[in-house]
Amino acid sequence: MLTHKTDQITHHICTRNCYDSCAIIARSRDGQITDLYGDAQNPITAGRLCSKRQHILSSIYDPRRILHPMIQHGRGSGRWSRISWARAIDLIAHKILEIKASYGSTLPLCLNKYSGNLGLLRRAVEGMFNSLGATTQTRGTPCFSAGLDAQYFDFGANITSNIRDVTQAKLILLWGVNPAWTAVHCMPYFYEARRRGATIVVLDPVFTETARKADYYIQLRPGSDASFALALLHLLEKRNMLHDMPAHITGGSSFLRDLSAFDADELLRTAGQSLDAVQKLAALIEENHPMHVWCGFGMQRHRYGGFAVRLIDALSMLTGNIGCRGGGVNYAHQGMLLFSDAIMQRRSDTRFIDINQFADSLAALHDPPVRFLWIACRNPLGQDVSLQKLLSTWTQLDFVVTADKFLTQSAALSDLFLPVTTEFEELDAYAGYFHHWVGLNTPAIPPRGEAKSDLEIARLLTRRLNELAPHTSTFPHQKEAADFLDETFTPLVYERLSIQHWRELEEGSRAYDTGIPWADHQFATDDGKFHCCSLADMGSILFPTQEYPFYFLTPHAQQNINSQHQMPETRLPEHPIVFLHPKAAAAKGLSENSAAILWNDTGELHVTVGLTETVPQDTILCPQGESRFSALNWLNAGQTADMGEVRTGTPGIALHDVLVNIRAK
Ligand SMILES: Nc1nc2c(c(=O)[nH]1)N[C@H]1C(S)=C(S)[C@@H](COP(=O)(O)OP(=O)(O)OC[C@H]3O[C@@H](n4cnc5c(=O)[nH]c(N)nc54)[C@H](O)[C@@H]3O)O[C@H]1N2
Ligand SMILES: Nc1nc2c(c(=O)[nH]1)N[C@H]1C(S)=C(S)[C@@H](COP(=O)(O)OP(=O)(O)OC[C@H]3O[C@@H](n4cnc5c(=O)[nH]c(N)nc54)[C@H](O)[C@@H]3O)O[C@H]1N2
Ligand code: SF4
Ligand SMILES: [Mo]
Repeated sequence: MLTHKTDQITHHICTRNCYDSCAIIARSRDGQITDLYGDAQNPITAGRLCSKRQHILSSIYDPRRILHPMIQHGRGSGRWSRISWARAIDLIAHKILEIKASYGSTLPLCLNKYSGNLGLLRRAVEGMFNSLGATTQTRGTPCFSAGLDAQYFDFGANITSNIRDVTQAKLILLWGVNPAWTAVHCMPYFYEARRRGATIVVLDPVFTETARKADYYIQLRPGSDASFALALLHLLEKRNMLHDMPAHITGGSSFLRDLSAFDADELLRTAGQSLDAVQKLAALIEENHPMHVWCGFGMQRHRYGGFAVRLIDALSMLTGNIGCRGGGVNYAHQGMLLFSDAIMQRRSDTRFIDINQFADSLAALHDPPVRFLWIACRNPLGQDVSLQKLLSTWTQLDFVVTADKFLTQSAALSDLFLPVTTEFEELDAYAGYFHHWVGLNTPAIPPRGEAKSDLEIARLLTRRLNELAPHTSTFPHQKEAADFLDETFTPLVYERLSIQHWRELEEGSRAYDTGIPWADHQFATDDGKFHCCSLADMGSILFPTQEYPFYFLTPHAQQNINSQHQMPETRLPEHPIVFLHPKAAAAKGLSENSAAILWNDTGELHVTVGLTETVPQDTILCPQGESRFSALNWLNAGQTADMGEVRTGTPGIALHDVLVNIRAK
């Protein structure tokens, strides 16, 4: 690549909520970023960024990006005017002090923050809130709670193997994950495994882009993973392929005993599978060792998703595929826990509410109610469930502040807008949740316009609050980003990364080694053994009743990260396009481009029909985030998943467990 002598090169890490956490290099000239590309030194990024690269670059300079604070005259009126930072911060500070005085408490102040940017210093927002006293804050995650608990119960910790080791696998099951879209940098490792003789199987209700690239595809009915896994285990047991190892497994013998009591035909019927499919997979497992499974977040966004993950763990353990190179069940790790979270100023009296049940939680809080809402790295009015309820609670709030880059649905219904910097305009660090690379963001360019990082906003507000009412906030506002990084990087992190100082990451990202998870079969559970789940009382799990004829699946889209990276509005369709199987559409009198209404007890959605043979006849598909205005979650009442509380404080959300019907408009 040609480099001009005045070009400046800086190293970055993509802080979006994405499996790949790419190492990015920015090229800038005269204070302007001219190019972004993947760092070739990082073996996972391997010199390439995903198809969102252009969006990442253009969103820095997107004319829709807001570069100065704004106030709205009448929430939702669209009558915004520009104000200075001093005025914006002053308004917020007065509002906080006024609420604190009238309630004698800081609990009416609420923070809703999640993963628009997962940078470690973004946690200054929690720190600033906690420094005020006991406040209300969301906790939990829509991403992966149920599966995290599932693996924690089985193994005692959340660990992933090095993705490089997958090239040693002979059989790869991609189970409810669509890496060809959501983790594109992992795909080359699967191709390499195949070159070395591995067989790749995808299990998904949708014939996804990943399925297209696989050797075998098994079309599961949504939510039927547990039934299918049990049918498979049942068959493997009959073939003497399951091995209890009492020295390393707790609950193995009762698991095997209870397993034999199931009716395999009934399990297969629920999963919508023929005996052939399960026999084929059983034979592949028998003939190919090691087997690597990647359980995706998609498959556990169901009411019994955690349980399904536990069955897959048991499948791998009982077939001898745990603890060997190329084997294992990858899901997600909690490497972030290696870092200090001192910046968050954690306290024991925070009033936590479930991020996945935000609308219900807000409505239920009375003593005292929430009056003030701060939104950062989050677009609840675009991405949350129970949107009707959220909108009605929202209107009762006194004051809403949104810190964002764009005027999202949530920002549009706020009183104040605070413009934030991108990861190319500030100092921060990040460690992802799937692979083991850690990276730094150093400013490639100065903040654009008047944008400020969430950390700078926390510092500014703290200073103003303390000017108005001394000792209101204990947030260490005198510290700079670099000081916070000094305390965030612990001696343990330095040791694992083999570096002396985080500044060494200015030269590029670094990885820590995890070895082969559970190679010694010493697990992190209380008795040191793998725990097989109990198979008692499974009726409702395996054979659920269905009130509406279609599952409405809204998995993650290729060109967006959730509600980020939107197409220009002029190119957005008027209504979301939902995809049905042609036979299902015909049975409803619908054809391609029909205007239709999707409905259930929770709501109605105007849609346009698309036809596809990639989905089962009882499934309607609409990748989420494709259209900023589609509000797919209008139909989602917020069914919780079966697990998640232990690792993330609240249960997971069964986002894909939405049942609907459809009619012509
Ligand atoms: N391009 C892109 N990448 C992303 C994101 C994005 O929005 N866009 N978002 C990021 C975030 S926040 C997350 S959480 C991850 C999520 O990434 P993934 O873990 O890949 O999750 P999803 O895309 O929601 O769903 C994956 C697959 O699960 C399937 N699925 C749904 N229900 C079931 C079921 O009952 N059983 C089985 N076996 N499969 C089922 C869906 O059809 C889908 O193909 O991706 C991250 N990466
Ligand atoms: N139907 C359906 N709904 C879903 C899902 C699904 O699969 N189907 N997936 C769920 C999942 S897994 C997730 S993770 C959520 C994601 O939903 P959200 O948590 O809302 O995440 P994003 O849409 O990625 O980003 C939210 C906002 O953060 C802003 N942002 C980016 N960087 C910064 C920053 O540095 N500071 C601040 N203050 N703001 C910033 C972005 O501009 C964006 O507007 O959606 C959930 N909703
Ligand atoms: S969105 Fe994901 S794949 Fe794309 S650059 Fe960022 S981390 Fe990499
Ligand atoms: Mo997510």
